[in-house]
Amino acid sequence: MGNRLQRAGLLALFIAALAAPAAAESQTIQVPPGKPGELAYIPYPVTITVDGNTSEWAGIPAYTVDTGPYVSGDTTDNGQFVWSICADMRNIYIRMEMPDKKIIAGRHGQNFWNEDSFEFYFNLSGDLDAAAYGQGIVQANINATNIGKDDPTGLSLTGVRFIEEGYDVSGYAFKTDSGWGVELAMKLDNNLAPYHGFTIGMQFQANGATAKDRDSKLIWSIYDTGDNSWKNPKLFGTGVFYKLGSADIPEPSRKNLPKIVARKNQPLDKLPKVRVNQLGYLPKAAKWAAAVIDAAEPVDWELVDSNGKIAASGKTIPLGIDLSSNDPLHRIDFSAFKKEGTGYVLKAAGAESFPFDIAADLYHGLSKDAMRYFYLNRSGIALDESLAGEWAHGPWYASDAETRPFSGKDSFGVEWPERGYVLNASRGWFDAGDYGKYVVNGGISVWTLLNIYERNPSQFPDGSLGIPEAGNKIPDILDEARFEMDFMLGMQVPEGYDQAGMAHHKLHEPVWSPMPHRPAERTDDRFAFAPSTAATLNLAASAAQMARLIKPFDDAYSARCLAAAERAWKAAKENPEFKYGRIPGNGGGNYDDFNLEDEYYWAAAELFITTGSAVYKDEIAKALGSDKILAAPIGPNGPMYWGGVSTLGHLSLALNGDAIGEAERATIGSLIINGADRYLGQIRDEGYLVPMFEYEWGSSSSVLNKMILMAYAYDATGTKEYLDGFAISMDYLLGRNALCKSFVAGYGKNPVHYPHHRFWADDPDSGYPPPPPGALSGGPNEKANDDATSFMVAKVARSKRYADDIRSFSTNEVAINWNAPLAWAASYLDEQYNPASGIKPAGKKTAFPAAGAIIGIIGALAAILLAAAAVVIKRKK
Ligand code: 9MR
Repeated sequence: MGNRLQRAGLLALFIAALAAPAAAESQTIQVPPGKPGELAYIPYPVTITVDGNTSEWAGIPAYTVDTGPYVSGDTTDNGQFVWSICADMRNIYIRMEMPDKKIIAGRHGQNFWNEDSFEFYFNLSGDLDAAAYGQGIVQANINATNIGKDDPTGLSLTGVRFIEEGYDVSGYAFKTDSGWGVELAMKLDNNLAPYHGFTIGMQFQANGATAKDRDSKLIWSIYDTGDNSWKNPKLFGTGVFYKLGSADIPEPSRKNLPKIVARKNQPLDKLPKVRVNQLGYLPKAAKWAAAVIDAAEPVDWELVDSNGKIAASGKTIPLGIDLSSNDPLHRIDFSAFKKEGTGYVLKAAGAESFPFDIAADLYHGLSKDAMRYFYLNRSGIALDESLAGEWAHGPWYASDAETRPFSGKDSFGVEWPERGYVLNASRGWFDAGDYGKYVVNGGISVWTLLNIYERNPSQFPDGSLGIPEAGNKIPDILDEARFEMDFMLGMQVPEGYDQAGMAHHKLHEPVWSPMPHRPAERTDDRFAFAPSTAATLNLAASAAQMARLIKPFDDAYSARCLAAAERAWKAAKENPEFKYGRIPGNGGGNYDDFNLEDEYYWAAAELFITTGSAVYKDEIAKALGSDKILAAPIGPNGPMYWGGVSTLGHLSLALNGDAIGEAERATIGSLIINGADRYLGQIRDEGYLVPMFEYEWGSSSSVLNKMILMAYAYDATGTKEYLDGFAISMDYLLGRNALCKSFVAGYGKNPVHYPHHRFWADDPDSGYPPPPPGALSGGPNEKANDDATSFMVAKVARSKRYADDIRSFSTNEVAINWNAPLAWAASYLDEQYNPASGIKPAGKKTAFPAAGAIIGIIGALAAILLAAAAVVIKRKK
């Protein structure tokens, strides 16, 4: 069907339409013309209030239909009708009106549909050739008895065939000067989101009763000449979603329809009220659950084993209403129970938890899967089926090996000069749900993996991960980090050119690619955007860190990294003012950072540890006198994130404490302990026992980065509360939370399943696999701002502003800088609690003095937690 469209001709028509004055004042709507009776474009997103007043429809094309199997012959009396269509991200909106001298409403003959009525039909099934009704193919008849009804959800629909659940129709029927009309919204199934080019089947029909019941039938689609759409969806016309403002006109496609699948996640009210870590608990770790129980007094809890026997019991700790979730909460401490087993269930007040295990090796698999995330996001190389399984694919964006720096005008109108070189920016990991690669975010991600190794070199040794380099005698974790390092090195401006030694900020396509989407292996439509000081310092820091760690295995690579790091440092010192990010304004994220004091400090710290040079030592001493650097470990985004990296410097220096002076060691030591104490306090005060009051973009990673700080505090002091705090925080990520959700794909009974990822769209028939186990969702974002979640900001408690929905880039994306601390945390728990892991105790201990450093620990964590009820009430305003 697509071929019968002459693309060039259509484009000409469209340009003519663009030149015409806008019909609407309120909304500027330019929609391609389509083809009468065959094809119509569905503009989106359009704001429509369904209220029976159709004034907002001005400007949206209206199509007149005056043909059909039975016509009345009088255009002013059931002889024609007009219809219009548009959509937002959740609904399709329909308007239909018909001149009618005598509206006939009431039961006629055998059936309601014999009176005046409108009908609409949609085929959203993915199979536009379907010749019979099935899932996702719907029809409705709205009859004139609805005129004047004041409840839009109480429409009386006749002849409905809504096989799919969830296709709610609401709206109004109303009288007009010449007849009557309807304004309707049909809610889309949760699996469906409009995208530019999304193609569906559709049909519109108006029935007029004049002399006899239903003696006129006007039908839009020219394929239905005999009034058979009600039994044969193949007779529908075609609708193609058109994203307003797009310059291209999408061809209708019969291939790219998403399949309607039964969703794998369940609504919150159907999930257990007793919330546990769905992966399970470690025998020797602290064990806390949370339960949604509306009772002021403690209630009994029971831990039941897989034989149905009560294994432990006690009283809950009531908290009142948790401020972040609005849930009435109780806490359950069953830390004293340490017996390994499977299928335990916690019960309280008639509610129960998902079954869970108690076992020492729970985190062994997760630590490997969290690392596998990186292999599965490698760019530019083919992912082999033997290693990647269903996530295998060709060498996507192998053409990054010859990346042109962007030149010409960006979307802000800024002109960028030709730079005269190409970059080998191949390799590197795709950043997140997009296919961009960003030096700034590469920095913290590489640091985090390298830090696992630097803290404990027995983590992820050679041969431990399923990567192509396994067996090359280099620890696998270094191989994986090196894959990103190669990309970062490739982003450095070569000698002899303007800004030599600086690093280009990022590399991506100039417009956002569709979702879902499998990229090409080669493209000439991807650019490196301008060099920035932030990217340059990220390169300096990570390359210096890599240089010292890889040295025993690959001297030449180490030297190459160090040279690049020193060049970058020098270039960043000479070019402190290039604070870019928002270029070209489309196609990728920004990672724009305008405060670089912390990046200078971090780079100086890594360079100093690697080289011992006095220049860097002076920088460190200076930085440790700055309030901003000192405040870093207690920031709202967690102690570190891509735009705040002081703590990366602190932690690297803590691991290499012998290199710095006593005073610096003490400063860094107390920063770490202070931060960790603060996070223990947050666990105490936040109902669901998580070190977090502010739920920022990527909140899961804030929790993990806070855990890393607690681990350093534990390493330094041996104070068990820090280790307890670490394990308790992990429980939040794996299900003990306001959403009863495990934010780690494949782990737990209700794990994230629809992350915002262009490849992991879970439509295997179309070549899109489900998310791989071990991929971490960003998690609740109190400033949720995408089509699936923005409504929540006004309506939903902040720790619940999240949707396991592929559209939700602001709450449900995955990212390298989030999975890296997941690998850190899972491997740390494996090291601490799993004697069979093969991981040796960490060789390097934090070098700052433990004595006197424990500021603010006021007793065992259990006691702190018991005092929580009072604190939670205090926080309530
Ligand atoms: O992680 C980033 C978060 O801190 C920012 O608030 C957000 C908006 O700028 O961007 C996040 O990073 C995204 C990046 O810009 C593009 N790739 C996906 C990243 C994760 O959402």
